[in-house]
Amino acid sequence: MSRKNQTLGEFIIENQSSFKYTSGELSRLINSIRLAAKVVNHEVNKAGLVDIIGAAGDTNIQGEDQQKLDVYANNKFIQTMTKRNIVCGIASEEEDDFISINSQDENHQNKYVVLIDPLDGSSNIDVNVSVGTIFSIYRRVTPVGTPATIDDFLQKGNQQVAAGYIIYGTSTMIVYTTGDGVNGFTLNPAIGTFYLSHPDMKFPENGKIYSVNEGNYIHFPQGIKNYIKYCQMEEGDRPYTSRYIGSLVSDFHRNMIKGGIYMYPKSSKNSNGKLRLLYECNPMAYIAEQANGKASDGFNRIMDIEPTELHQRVPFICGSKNMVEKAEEFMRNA
Ligand code: AHM
Ligand code: MG
Repeated sequence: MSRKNQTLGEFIIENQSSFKYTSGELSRLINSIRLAAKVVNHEVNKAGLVDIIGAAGDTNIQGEDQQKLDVYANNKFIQTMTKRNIVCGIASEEEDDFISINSQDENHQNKYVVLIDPLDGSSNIDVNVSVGTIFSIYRRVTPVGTPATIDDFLQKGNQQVAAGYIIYGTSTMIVYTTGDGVNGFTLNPAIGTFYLSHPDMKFPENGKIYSVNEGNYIHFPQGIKNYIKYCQMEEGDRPYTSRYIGSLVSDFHRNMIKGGIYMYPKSSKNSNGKLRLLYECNPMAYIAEQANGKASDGFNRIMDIEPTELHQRVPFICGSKNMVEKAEEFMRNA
């Protein structure tokens, strides 16, 4: 039973029993993500003080090297999950290869792997625009007690047991699903506690916002070009409004609340688009579907794509169901 003002900690405990594998391991894992989120949030909020406390590459007053925020976030999430010994493997957009945890320890019984984009949209940091963390959780497919392998990470999105994002915006939020709807928690920075502020989030079926980097228009496939023209046409509830932050988590979050579509199509420059299937598209697709939205590569459901490599890219169209289906129709007919 969720209720507004419940803390994230309370929510995790109360909902633990509704999760089909109730060992408490997943709850502990989400708790550790919550903890790392607070630490990263604290650092992200100091980004504007760079002239005062030093830029990346400088040494700070304690003699510590200042890290780039995406490197910092990457280290924090990995450290938090590794030290608590609650996952058997982590893959990060910032790392070339996956990390197998405790592979020397034959007694380790951890069942989950995490895939993470520690600080997505990090080019927005310098201009004080919202960024986010995206995470995706799977049960391992290899036997418990053995080192995690690539097979544990290359699973279809439809095998996810949880996914979520943290948005470091005008307020900081964690939004996540364990397959039973989507809930959003807002951080009260004064006391460092996340409260349930957005229970049972849903995409409106229709929306009036389209989000795409139109600077790339000339390189887009004909179906996307036609859909963009459709969005701009004076007819019915159109033209739609164009909103593109260039920070996936923020564009997605706004579209989920207001109704809209986000597109990062393939182009003549990037044959698979830009976004990563495992760190960005699958988790956002899972959240979208759990919130009555839809996610597609233009033709197929994102979560049904068979991954072949960790850093695989894929075209991504995601948001309000009817809008995504309309875009797919334009793709089919182009
Ligand atoms: P990143 O993982 O390097 O930060 O790239 C992902 C980001 C998304 O958040 C955003 O939607 C997109 O890249 C913006 O790309 P572009 O500047 O090409 O429009
Ligand atoms: Mg990213």
